[in-house]
Amino acid sequence: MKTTTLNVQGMTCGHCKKAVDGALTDLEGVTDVNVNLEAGKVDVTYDEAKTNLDSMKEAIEEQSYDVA
Ligand code: 9UX
Repeated sequence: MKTTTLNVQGMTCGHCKKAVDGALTDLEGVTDVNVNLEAGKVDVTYDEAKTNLDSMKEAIEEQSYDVA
């Protein structure tokens, strides 16, 4: 299990937070998500055998937010 912090741009309200949180939580292998709206940062804990950074970026971008 690994925890990483993603910089996500464009999240400004609670719905954004939920959208990003949900998209990541839905990925197989993601076990914990913590969105910090103010900082634009998202902590994700995941199983490296089941998912990876690219999949997480894709999931966030599908919700129309940018990952730095
Ligand atoms: Mo809130 Mo986020 O009205 O793209 S859902 S700003």
